[in-house]
Order: sequence, then C-alpha cells, then structure tokens
Amino acid sequence: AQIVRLEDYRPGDFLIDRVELDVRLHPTATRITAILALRPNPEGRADAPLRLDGDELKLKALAIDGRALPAGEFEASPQELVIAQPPRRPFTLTIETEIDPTSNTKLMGLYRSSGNYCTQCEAEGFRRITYFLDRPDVMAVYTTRIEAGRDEAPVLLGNGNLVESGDVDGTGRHFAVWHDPHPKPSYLFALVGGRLGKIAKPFTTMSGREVELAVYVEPGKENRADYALDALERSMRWDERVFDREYDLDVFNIVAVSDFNMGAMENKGLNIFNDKYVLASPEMATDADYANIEAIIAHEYFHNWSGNRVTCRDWFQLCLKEGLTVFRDQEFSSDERSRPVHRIAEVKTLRARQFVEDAGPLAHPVRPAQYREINNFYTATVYEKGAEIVRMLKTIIGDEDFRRGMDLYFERCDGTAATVEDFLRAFADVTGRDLSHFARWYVQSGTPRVTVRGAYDEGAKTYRLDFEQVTPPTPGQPVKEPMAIPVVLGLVARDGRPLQATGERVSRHGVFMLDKTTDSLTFEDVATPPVPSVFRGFSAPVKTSLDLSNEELLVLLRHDTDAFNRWEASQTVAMRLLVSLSKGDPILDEDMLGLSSALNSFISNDAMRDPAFAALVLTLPSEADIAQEIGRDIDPDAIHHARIEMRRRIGQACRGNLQELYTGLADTGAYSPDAASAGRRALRNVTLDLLAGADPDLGERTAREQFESASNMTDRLASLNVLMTLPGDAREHAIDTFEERYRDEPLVLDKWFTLQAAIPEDATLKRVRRLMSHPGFSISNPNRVRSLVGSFAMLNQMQFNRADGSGYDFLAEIVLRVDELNPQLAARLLTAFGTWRMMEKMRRSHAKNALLRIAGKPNLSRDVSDIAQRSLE
Ligand code: B3K
Ligand code: ZN
Repeated sequence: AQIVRLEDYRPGDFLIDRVELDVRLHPTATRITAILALRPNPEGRADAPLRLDGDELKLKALAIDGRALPAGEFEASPQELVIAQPPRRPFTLTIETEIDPTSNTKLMGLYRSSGNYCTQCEAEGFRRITYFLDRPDVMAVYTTRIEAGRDEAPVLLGNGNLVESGDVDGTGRHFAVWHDPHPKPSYLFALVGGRLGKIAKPFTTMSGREVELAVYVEPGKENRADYALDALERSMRWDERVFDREYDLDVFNIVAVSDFNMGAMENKGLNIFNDKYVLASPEMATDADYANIEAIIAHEYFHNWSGNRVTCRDWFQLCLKEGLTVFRDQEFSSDERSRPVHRIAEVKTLRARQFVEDAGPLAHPVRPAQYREINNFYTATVYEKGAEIVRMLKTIIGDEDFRRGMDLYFERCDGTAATVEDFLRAFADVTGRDLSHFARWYVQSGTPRVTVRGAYDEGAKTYRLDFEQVTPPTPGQPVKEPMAIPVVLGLVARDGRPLQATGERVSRHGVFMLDKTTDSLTFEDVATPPVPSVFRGFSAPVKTSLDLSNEELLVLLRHDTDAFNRWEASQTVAMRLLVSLSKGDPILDEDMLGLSSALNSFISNDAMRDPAFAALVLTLPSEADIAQEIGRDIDPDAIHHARIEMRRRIGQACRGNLQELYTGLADTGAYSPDAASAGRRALRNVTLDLLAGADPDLGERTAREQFESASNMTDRLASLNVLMTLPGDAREHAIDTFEERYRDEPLVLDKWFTLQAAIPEDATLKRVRRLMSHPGFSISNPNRVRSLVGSFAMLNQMQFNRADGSGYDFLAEIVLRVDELNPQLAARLLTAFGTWRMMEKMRRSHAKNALLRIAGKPNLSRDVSDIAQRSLE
C-alpha cells in the first residue's frame, strides 16, 4: 500500500470556499447534491488537474458553473473524480452522488444505527458522501439542506445554526437547512436524521450570548442523559474561566448513537457520541462510566477551540488537536475532581497503553513521519503522550507564561489549519525561550529511562543526584538523542520533614532540566541524609530506576508532600516483590513485612482522609504492568499466580484493618456520582478484593451479600468482579441473575460480557466463544465486540496468551471476520498483539504464526494489513 509522508506535504492546487449540500435521506439510495465554490490555490500548481477524493461513490451527475460536463472531460471511479482541464478561475462544481447508508458497515461516512441516520467523517469519511478535496487544510463554509420522510426521521440536525425548516408539500417528507458560518475542514461535517428524544437547557456565554444546549438520545432514555448535559454546561464554564474561550454558535447539539467506532466526535456544533459515553443512571452505570462521560463530553467540547477553530494542516499534526485537547480535558477533570487522584489515574492509563505501545512493534513518534492508514494513528501515543508534552511545557515555563502562550496560539491561528511548529512558536515567542530541543518529544519515539543515584556527603553536608537517560531503539529509529526532561523534585528527611531543595540548577518553578545524557545536581546545607523524591507529579513521561531501598521508598509513602510519589513509592515496592515472585526468586520475609506493615499503618492513619487515594495505594500493579516491568520472556501464568499470592499475603496481613474499613464504608443507599462518594466506593471495593484474596470463603459470602444488596451498579459490578475470581456455583448463579436483570440493556450487557471474558481460568476461551452466539451479542456492533473479544484480548493476560496459542488463533479468526465488515474495528482489536515479542519462546512463535496468517490473507483492508505488517517487522 502507498505510504504518505510528512516531508511530501504541499498545499493543494485548489481551494473550496463554500459548500452547499442537499442530502435526500433514503435507507438504501440517499442522493447528495454538492455545489462547491472552487478556486485555484495561489500556492498550488497553475496547470494541475482537479482531483477529488471518493470512496465507494456512485456519480450521478456533474456540472461546471451549471453546465453538464461532457463525458470526455472527466474521469470518475468510486475512488476518484478527475477533471483534467478545470477553469483557472473561481467556478462552481455541482456533483450528484448516490450512496447506500444501510449497507455501510464500516461506520464511516453516512450510515444507519438503530434505524437513525448519522455520519462520521474523521479522518477520511466525507469522501464516502461526495467527491471532495478531503484534506484538513481545505476549509469551507457549509450550508446543508437535509430532507427525509417525516415519520422515518422527524429530527434533522446539521452543523451550525438552523436557518429554515418545513414540509415538502404532499410528499410526507420534510427538510431542515443548517448553516455553519465558521470555515471548517470536511472531517468536521456531520448530519443526523432520525427518531430521537431530546433534553435541553439554555446557556448564557461570558459575553452574554444565548445558546441552547441539547442532548438527543433514543426515545425513552432522556432521563439517562442528564449527567451528560450537566457535564457539557460545566465544561463550557470551565473553558471560559480557565482559557477565556467562548462558544460561538446559537446551539450546541450532542447525539448519542449505538453503533460507533470510537468514543465520540467533535463535529462543529453537532457532536456525535457513542451512547456508552452519554447514557448513565445509578442503576446501570458505574463511577468509572460517569467519570468517562464527564471527560469525553469535555474533550469534544474543548475541541471547538483546539481542533475546530484552530485545526490541523495535515494528519501528521493530529497531536496538535488531540494531545492538546486531552491535556485540556485532564485539567478539567482535575479541577472538577481530585487533582492528585486524577493524576495517578492518568499515569496508570499512560503506562498501561502508551508505554506498552512505545515498547512494542507499533511504536511511533507523537508526530509520525509517515503512515499507510491514518485511522491507525489515533493512538495512546498521539493522544496521551501528546498531552504529556503539553503538560511538560507548562511545567517548564510556568502557569502564567503557559496561559499567555495559549492565548497567542489561539489568537494567531484562529480560522487556520496549523502545525506543531505554530503551536511551539507561540510559547517561544511569549517566553523568549528556544524550544528546539524540547520539540524532539514530537519526533523521537520510545520511552526514555532515567536512572537516578543519590550520594550524601556527611562532612560537607551536601547531597548529590546523578542522572542518566537512555531511550531504547524503536522501529525506524535505531539511534536516539537525549531528550529535554523536566524533573520536578524535592528532598524528604527520614523522619518526614521536607528539606530545602533549591539551587542554581533548579528553576523558580522547582524544575531541574535534564537535557544531556548524564548530569548531576548538588544540594548544599543538607543537614541529614535525605530521601530524594524525583519526578513529582510524574513531571515527564519516562521510566525511572531509583537506587532507593524499599525502606527508603516507604519513607516516601509515609511522608512525601507529593501525593503522586507517595502512591508511586507503594507501587514500586509492591512491584519489586511481584517481579521476584513471578520469576520464582525468593522474597525476604522482612521485605514482605515492611510493605504490609507500611500498608497497615497507612490504612489506620490515612485511608479515611482521602479514600480515593487510599484505594489507589491499596491496588496492586496489574498483571500487564508486571509483564511490562519484566519486559522479556514473559510467562503470564507465573505472573498471574504471583499476583494472587501477593494479594493473599497483603490481605491476610491487613485483614483486621481491611474488615473495619469495609464495614465503616457501608453503602448508604443514596447514590451520587461525585468524586468523594466514588472514592469511598472505590476504597470499599478494593478492600473487598483483598479480603477475598485472604479468605475466599469470607470473600464469597461478602461479595454475594454485596451483590444482592447493592443500591448501584458500581458496587454490584465490583462484587461480581470479586466473585469472578472464585469458581463455583455462587459465581455462576450471580452471572445468571445479572443477565436476567439486564438482558434488555445493551450497555449493561457489555459489562457482563467483559467480566466473563476476563475470568482467569482455562475454560474462559470456550465461554467467550459461546457468548458470541448470545442473542445480545452482535459482530457488527463495536461496543459488543470490544466488550467481549476486546476485553478477552486486552484484559485477560493469561488466557489470551495461552501457552497452546489458542487465544491468539481465536483473536486472529475474529479479526478476519470483523475486517470484512468494519476494518477500523478489526485493526483496533489486532493491536492486542502489540506485546507478542516480549512473551516466552513458545507463545512468541504461536503469536507470530497467527500474525502471519492474518498478513497472508488476500483482500485485507489497509487498516488490518498495516497493523499486521508493522507488528511483524
Ligand atoms: N477526533 C475523534 C476521533 C476520530 C477518530 C477517527 N478514526 C474523537 C476525538 O478524539 O475527540
Ligand atoms: Zn479528540
């Protein structure tokens, strides 16, 4: 397949200023008339043909300035429309196409979901609606007329503001005309037609403009959209307060659909969402669901400035909108919830997804230099590492300059399609700093490893820290340069007092810049030997090796003023023990005792002060985390058993305290999704899990009681998850009860699929296969497939990586089946093979065979063949 390269970028030969669309919705034969106001691009080639992108299109008519184009003057295929000699002046092109939304199983372009019409155009879906210059640096003003049967689609929505609507006399059809005054790239186009229920509320912007906020959902589910609407309102206020960004249309519409390839889409004024990230009720959604809804509603809304008003010049600049917008939604959630707790959650995700990606065959820079299929680059690296780069920038230059830089960026680039260079230039200009070394974060892939060694000089009362950074090779980048790494640090005395940690090399924002391969830092007047606390708040996306003893780390758990590093210390000690157990190395009783007594006193002294934080401290690193830490020749069975063993030992050592916590945190019956209440539930459920590890009988009894009496889905699901670790009748009975109760609620049934797919036992693969013929399952619905098959591959380390290779064979079989319907979904599932090279030899060879089988299949989609090939390289 053809490779697209950043270095080959050049402006297009034509521009489109205005687009008028007339869309006549029909289940199998939708007609689109597009009138495009085109002109030659002064920056393009003067004699170039006009080449418009298409994808599975049928051309019905074509005219220039209203006159039909004779057959010899153009060439049309489903993929392209070429006019060799277009006018060399502004002209209008009228294109009529016909498409079939019902048979569109790729869920790109215009398709139907539960009978409703909706669209998804990012990255290259608009070309499945009409022929177009489908690239983000072509920005036009759109007017869209949508027509449909009134019964079939009483609601008709488009981008921008509604300007006209009415009946088409005597036909039973009606229409709506939407106009969006803000120039935008085609990937932000959207329309919706269908039977939908609505909730709405008015919003007055900071300058006093009236806006209607609305959420559309399947009729009858309106009361499950309240939280989403509330999150939208809070997001809008937050962006006004924190970034001075105001909304710019008369309406902001959100539509929930049940067949969607990703989380949601930021189409201008008309966000379309996976219903999983809109619908919630205490009875059916967990605390995690509520937090995700809040974050994704905010994310899509924030795109209105970071993505829509300022968009991307080309798809290589994807992180310009995605990394920045993730950063913005993380800041929002931190302000709305608990900042340290949220930071830990962000880092857990980053490590679980991005570090894994960066360490495997699919590693790529935050701004990739080339791609075969752009949809395969909506990755943890572009999104999450992209957000970390923005956060590092803020850490380095400080809050005030960061805000001034953002203002300058928005002001300068508003209404344009920009680049990463434009973004960095704004910050270089407001600070006078040279950011060229920092910019390497965008182009060099791989996770740097920073080794830190400390040395105390008793006589001189000085403390020296030596740093060394190494970035391992990644595909296409065998040799790495040193990165510019901000290290936020402090010193803690062994009795807990914070020590002065200032010096010339530490900036007024408390940052030491490690920008060479090795460097060191000396602190003067350090009265007693300190424990260093480095990378506070996880100040850079790096791996660290510290020469601290477990005992020193436990000083940090007890005393550090930085909550992130308190948590990190607990995890590092636990991880050291877990790695030893997994490798079959003996672990010292004193080390085990050190950790469990530290946790015991943490529970008595601190747990109730911040339950959400305590829940994180008491959660052991996952099996996947342990595998990453070991890094090679992984035996997932050994890791699983090591973790079980550790859970048992900690549970037993802390049993009394845990039981007290569990009882003290009892469900009060009144559910509220706020962070404090969610934190109490999280702590109680971690406690239950450890107790079950310590004493399976007690665990089963308690989990069953909780399952039966729970007043909300968070507690019910948590108890069910604990039961999944305890084979027997109680477990099977609970599985059946849950199914009976929720069989008509697809989003809840997804949780039921997931929990069974994650059961850590040999029979699970059979169970998953059986569930694929459950009436609630559907191979064409992305949420169902991800819940069952995706969870098996991503959450069940032991069973996906079975020694006999049957887990890999299963995934390969499903990927190939799904590829025929929905290549994007198939390619996403296939990324589960990203860790195959670190498995032990037998598993490695099974995985490789499965990948080779996929790669060798004829007629693969570009999406799947790209992932398969890169996974094998
Ligand atoms: N921008 C969309 C993602 C589109 C993915 C296309 N394959 C959602 C988001 O990041 O906000
Ligand atoms: Zn986004």
